Amino acid sequence: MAEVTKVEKKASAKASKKVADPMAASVDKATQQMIRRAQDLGIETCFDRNITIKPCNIGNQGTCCKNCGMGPCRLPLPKDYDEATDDRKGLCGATPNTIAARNFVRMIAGGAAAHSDHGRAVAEVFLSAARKETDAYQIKDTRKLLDVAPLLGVATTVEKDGEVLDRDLDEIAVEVGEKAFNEWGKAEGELEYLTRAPKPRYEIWKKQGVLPRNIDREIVEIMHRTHMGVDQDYKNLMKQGTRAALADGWGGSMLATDLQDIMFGTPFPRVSEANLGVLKEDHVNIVIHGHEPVLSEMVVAVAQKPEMVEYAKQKGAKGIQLSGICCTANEILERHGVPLCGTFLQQELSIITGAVDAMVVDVQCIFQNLANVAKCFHTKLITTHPIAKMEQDNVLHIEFDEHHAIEDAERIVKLAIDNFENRGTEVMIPPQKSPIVAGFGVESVEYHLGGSFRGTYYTLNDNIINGRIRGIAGVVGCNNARVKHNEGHIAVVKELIKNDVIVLTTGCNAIACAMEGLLTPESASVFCGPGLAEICETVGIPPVLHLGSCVDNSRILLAATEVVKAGGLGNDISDLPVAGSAPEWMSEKAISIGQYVVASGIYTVFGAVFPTAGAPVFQRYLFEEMEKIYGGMCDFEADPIKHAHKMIAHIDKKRKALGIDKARDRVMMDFSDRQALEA
Ligand code: CUV
Ligand code: SF4
Repeated sequence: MAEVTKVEKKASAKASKKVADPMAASVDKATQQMIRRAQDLGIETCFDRNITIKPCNIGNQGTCCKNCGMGPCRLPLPKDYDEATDDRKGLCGATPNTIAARNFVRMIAGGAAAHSDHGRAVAEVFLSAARKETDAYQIKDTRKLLDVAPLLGVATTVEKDGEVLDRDLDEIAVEVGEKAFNEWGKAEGELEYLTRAPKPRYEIWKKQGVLPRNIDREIVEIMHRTHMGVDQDYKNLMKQGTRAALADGWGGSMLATDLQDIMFGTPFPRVSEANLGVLKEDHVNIVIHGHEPVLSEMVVAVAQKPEMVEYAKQKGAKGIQLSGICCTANEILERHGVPLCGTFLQQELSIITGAVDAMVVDVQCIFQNLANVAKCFHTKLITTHPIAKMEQDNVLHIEFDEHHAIEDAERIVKLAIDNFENRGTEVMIPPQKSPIVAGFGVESVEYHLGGSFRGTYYTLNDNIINGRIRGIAGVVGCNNARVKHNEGHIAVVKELIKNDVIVLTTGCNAIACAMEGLLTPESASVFCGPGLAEICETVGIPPVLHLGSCVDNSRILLAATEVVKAGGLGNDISDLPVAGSAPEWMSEKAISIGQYVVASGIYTVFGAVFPTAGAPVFQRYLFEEMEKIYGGMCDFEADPIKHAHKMIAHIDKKRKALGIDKARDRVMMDFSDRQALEA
């Protein structure tokens, strides 16, 4: 009782100071504890700022235009909105549809640029590794190199005197690097990877005129077309939005994934842990945050060196504990089993533990407020990328370069070790951490769910056809401080697996699922419907498969393509009982992902907010008419249970169209018979 009063007192004190209610801010205990600790220490976090700064009600409807100096022109949806009489316009005459569409495709441009520029940076390092200009990076996975080469039009054999010989691997690698790099700016043709999609899908893109020519061009063209006074037809604007999004999903992101796999190894399932509890009080804690694994791979390699561990011991630590936040975390988890420290919204909180000796960041999703939080502790905050610096003067910038990658990583790790002794006495690491199995991919799904000798997705398809697995969902994307941390992520995924839908996850959804314990084979019997539980138990996999980072959403596209190829479920991705979801999205990257997934034929539901509410006609184009063109469309549903059921309804619609709806009824009937017998 006394405890309750204390908490209540604290809560009322906090209300007067306008800070977040930790219980309302997150479903996660470790997160709640750290929010409370931050407030006790008088350190502000994003959760408090969610209370003090409110989003602009016109901007979040998508109908504020500031594309020229005569604006901003603000066109909120009137209370008595009537489509027939709506005559809102900007100074130039731009309609709400034009403004919302311009803003939307600019979000796609931002997202596609972020993913693709990441891919380009990887391609650059790949090329110097292939040319042996760096000793830090090597071509590790030669099998994947040989798989990827023909997809980029690189020959893997040569003919000599009428004999077919294997080509030199180094030669292949250099040519793969050059060909890949060319995808960003080639003068003619179209992206090489587009033909990896099922043939009917490619034909739809061709007919629509949305085959990307090269990656950069489609992004630049968006900036041109959304400039004041250019493209003023929302349908035509979306055409370009789609083209750039495809250049992301089937271009920049897919290249990033492939080249990373070749250089750093194709992921396979491995055991690890997730949540703030992975930090260790008696270890040097280095948290890696951001997106490009080019740097983090080196930090992982260096932190494992015996001389570094020895150095840490000399400084009084028991060892070095690496962990990650956001997608960099997913990258080093899927390849090295490095634990996940937390989601996007836990970045400030990790420092609040007082146990982080260095946080190393590269690009994307990094809060500038990290610098202010780090200032309150001994934590060294280190930026590493020439394109991502911070203005605060307590931030160190150690520029990372592939030509002296090992030395850079050594400097960073040493700095963290040297900082260990500066720790305050006030360390508080929440105990929560969950065991996980992560690191699935197109290859390992085939291995686990493929036919024993066919080596394709045959068994997976078979179980979808016979109804044990109702369908497949890709649930991805960020956290959004405007909604309760992880609530939507976890509720959507649990509802799906309860209804026998197997979930493929990436990004911060994957981290949320990890924290909740959904990434273990054991969770199948607890959370799944009978059909999916049976499959997971037989094969020994979790019902939620962690496929990596956000650029690894390309793995979901390719997995869907493999399902089409294995047969029995239609001829195109849009025929499959498949749906997508981003329950707590916030980044422009999520909008780009959403659009390439939709254009690939997949129905995709967004949670949190959707940035087109001020332009109902344009929104209807995205939510309804898109399906007539691509067989996939966007939707919005904030309530996680309804959100999941919209996906399930779509999956059932596809099952019916394939004529496999009856099979599932039979499985469910068998199950209830069995249950009756057991009872
Ligand atoms: Ni790209 S999913 S916040 S880190 S983009 Fe960052 Fe992944 Fe969203 Fe999470
Ligand atoms: Fe206003 Fe048109 Fe300029 Fe946009 S482009 S700010 S709608 S005048």
